[in-house]
Order: sequence, then C-alpha cells, then structure tokens
Amino acid sequence: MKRTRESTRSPHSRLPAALALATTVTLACGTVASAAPQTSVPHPEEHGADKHTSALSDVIPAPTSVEPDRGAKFRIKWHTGIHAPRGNAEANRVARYLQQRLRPSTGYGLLINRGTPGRGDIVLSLDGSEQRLGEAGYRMNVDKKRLSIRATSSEGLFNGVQTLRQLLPAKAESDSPRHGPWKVPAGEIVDKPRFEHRSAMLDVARHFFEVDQVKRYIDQIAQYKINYLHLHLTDDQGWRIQIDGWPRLTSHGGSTEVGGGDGGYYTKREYAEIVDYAAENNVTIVPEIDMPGHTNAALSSYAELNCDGKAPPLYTGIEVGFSSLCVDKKVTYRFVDDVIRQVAAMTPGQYLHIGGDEAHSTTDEDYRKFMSEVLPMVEKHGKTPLGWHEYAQAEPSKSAMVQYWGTTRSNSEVAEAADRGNDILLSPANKAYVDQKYNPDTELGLDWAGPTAVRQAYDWNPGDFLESVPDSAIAGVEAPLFSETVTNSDEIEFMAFPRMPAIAELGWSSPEELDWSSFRRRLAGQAASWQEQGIDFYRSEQVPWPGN
Ligand code: TNX
Repeated sequence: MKRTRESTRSPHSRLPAALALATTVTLACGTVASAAPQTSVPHPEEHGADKHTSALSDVIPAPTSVEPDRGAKFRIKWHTGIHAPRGNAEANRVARYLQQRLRPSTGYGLLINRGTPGRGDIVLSLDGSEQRLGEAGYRMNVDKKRLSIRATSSEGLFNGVQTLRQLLPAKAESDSPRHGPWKVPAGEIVDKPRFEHRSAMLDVARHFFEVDQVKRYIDQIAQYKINYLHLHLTDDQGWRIQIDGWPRLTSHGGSTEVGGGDGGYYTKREYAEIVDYAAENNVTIVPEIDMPGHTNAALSSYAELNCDGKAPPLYTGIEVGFSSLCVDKKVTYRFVDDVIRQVAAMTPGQYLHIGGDEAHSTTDEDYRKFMSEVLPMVEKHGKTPLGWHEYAQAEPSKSAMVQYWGTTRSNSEVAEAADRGNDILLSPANKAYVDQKYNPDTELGLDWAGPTAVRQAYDWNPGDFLESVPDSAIAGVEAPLFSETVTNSDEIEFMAFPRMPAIAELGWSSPEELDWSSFRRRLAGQAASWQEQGIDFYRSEQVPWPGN
C-alpha cells in the first residue's frame, strides 16, 4: 500500500519535527549539488564537436586489465544494431536493456539482430571461451568496425554493458535526444570481480522509501556493478513488509517513521516488483528482518510478543537498543517462523538477514537461546542466514554469513567465525557507512562512526582489514545507508555519491588497481553522467570535479 509523500525531488525537504530535537543530527540539507537541467534541445556547442575525451580506463570500478589501442574509435550510428545470441533469453534481455538505455539519448532504433553480426554492430556473445572470467567477468573489444562483449553468462554481459555506458559520452545517459558523436575508445578490457558479494544497504524502516525510490537506487548501484541490495525492512520505527496473518505489523507498525511522518510498507506485490526490477539489473535482494532487538514496531503491533503482555507505543526517535522480542514465549517463535517462512517464499535470493545487532535489552544467554531457535528456521525455509556480527557468538552453522560493522580492525568473535568457516561480509562503519557525515559540517548524516571523507571510505583493503581474518574468508563488501536523517532520493544520493562507488570499487577491483589518485580522477569523470541522471552528489573538495 502506498501512502502519499511529498515530492522526492526536493533537496530542501521538510524535516520531521522530532528530528529537530535530536542533537546528533543536523536539520536541513542545503549543500546538495544542483542537477543539470533536463532539456530536449541539444546544447549549441555539441553540434559537430567531439567533446568526448574519456579514455578506455575511465571506468569505475577499475577493470582488471585495460589495453588501449591507438586505432580509430567505435561509433554508434543510426544503423548500429545490437547483436544477441539466438535462443538465449537472458542474453537477449541484456540486449534489450542496452537498447532501452541508449534509445532516448541517441534517438536511434538500435535494433536487435540475431543473424550475422553486421559491420558497425555491438555484439553480445556467450561463447564459453571466457571461462576463466567466471560468471560475472567479460571481455570487451573495441575497434572501428565492431564493439564486442563476450562472457560466459548474461551476468558478465550485463557487467560489460555497464562498462560500455561509462565509456560513452555522459550525454548518453540523458532521457531526451542529444547529438552525438557516440564514440567509444578502441582497445581491449578484460575484467572480472575480486569478490562475489558487492552490496549496498538501504534502511526503509527509519524512513520509508516508495517502490520507485528503491528502483532509482537500484539503477544507481547497478551502474557500479553492485550485485546485492540489502533492504533493512524492520526496525523500532517501522515494519515495512506485509506478512499474512499478522496484519497489524503493517497497518499499525508501518504507520509512522522517524520524526512522526506517515511511514508506509510494501505489499507482497510491491516487494515482488522490487525483486523483479532488481533481477533485471543483476541485483539480488537480501531482506533483513532485524531481531531480537530493533523490534519496537512489532512489539507495539502485537501485545502478546511482549514478556509483560503490554504493547509499547510506536517510536519515532533515533535511539537504539531498548526493544526485545520475548525470548521465553512460544508465540515469539510462531511469529518468527511465520515471518521467515513468508519472507523466504517471496525472496528468490539465497540470503535472509536476521539482524541480531545491538540487542542491548536481551541478556547474552537469552540472545544465544533466541538465535539457536531462529537460525535453524532460516535454513528450514531454504535460505542461508546472514546477520550482523554480534550473532557470531551464537555460532551459526558454517554456511551462514557474518556481516562486520565495527570500527576497529580486530574482533575475536568474527575471527573465530572465519576460522569455523563462515564467510565474512565487510561493512566497517567508519569506512563503509554512507549514512555518516562527510565532515563535521555536513548537514545530513550521523557521526557516531565518522565523519567519513571520500578518501577514508576508499583507502582500505578488504583483504587485510580484519586481524586474523584472511582474504579467503571475505565474501565481499557492503555500503549501508541507514536512514535516520535521510528522507528522500536527493538525500540518498547526496550521502551515497561518491562513497557508494568507492565501496563498489573495493568490492570489484583487484588490490593492485586500488589507487586513490586514479580513483579521484575517475570519480571526477563521472560527474557529468550524474548530472545527466539528476543525481545530487556531494562535491567533496578531495575530488577534482570539472569546473572547480
Ligand atoms: C548502527 S549498524 C546500527 C543501526 C543504526 C546505525 C546508524 C547496525 C548493525 N546498527 O541501528 O541505524 O548504526 O549508523
């Protein structure tokens, strides 16, 4: 069910009254970069002039290998076709995706051709010759006659297409017709990811975001080859997913948010729409139902879930650690099993996140007892458990993944979990949390782990970050965006850009490619594309933005 909200496009949103009282957050977002005007009339200086000077290596995340060729560039023209392998539905889906992306700006038909590739075509092929690049890797060859992307799976083709988008002039991202030329520099890119798990997280509980706002963020993360979106669906301030048999979770528990706004929730159909849209963008949704703490919205909806049988009021502040499901009651496990079963059934991805963080109102003994009941439920319903690192103390089975969110470089429970065989997902809060302020004056954001400048978000190596946790135990990285202070898409973008692309590069690029001076230059090269897309990014003074 959708609830009406204010326009999502205003950077100067009306901020919730309760936030005005909080001392840890600041009030209005006045420093958002303005978006380029969207216009259907080409700028006069574009006529004829080739203003595109980008090089083959101007890509984020940095590819594994780039060999520029001095030969003539490839050029998309009115007759360019997109060649896709006959009989492979997934590869044809990627071809259609590319066509849809480039039609509005180029104004060309970019017809899909399944016969013999023509001269000047973009050729997508799945020929099995790139096995060593894995499922996600691809090889791109560009010369005057042809642009080809080869991969072992449609996932690799999709990733190659994201690279192609960045190599085209930024105006290719426009949603209205622009003048070319649409040139791509010649040469070869061979590319594959360092880690399988490259994730972003959006907290839709503290402030609710509509389906279209989530889709917009999926578009943005997919450009940087992020392949998981973790949705923080429940917390003290709101329950955001329909669960049959427990209607008050959403009708009551979903009815507000931080600051006392209207809140909202996703029906099962809306959640399916997000899951499907994510899949089209090579993104797998990881739903999080946070427990046993961070559960005030559920406790307020059903009195029987409380040990004293009394439902607390709804909560719209930003404190943490005060709520807990009642560990000794049978109904708790009937409730949790119902929720996990239904969320598992509507989620095609492998992982189901059960939170487990900051359970400060649950004793250690109760916490372990709770997790020992709940972890097997996740597996019974066919999913692999994922949880914040506190749940490592409950010794989940070794298939479970542990998400580290601390700010230090050593944690014995996480090291022991890695030793037992658990994969570790890294989102150290002082590096990867894009909800932290950039500097003490940033008007949005929290600062408990920050402030976190762009360079700080980028300058670390996931492979050697945690003491006694070897590179081989690292599944990947995540950039979480908790939404205590973030209320609309402009604010999401202001916090995520440019730090989300920084974390994306750490997840994809090999350690030898990680280089701040190269990264900041490549970030600056993205600004024009962000402006075309109306992305309100933070103009960090650490980055040599054009025009600065
Ligand atoms: C810590 S990260 C939390 C969240 C807050 C976040 C704000 C984690 C596992 N718990 O409850 O929203 O800090 O940065």
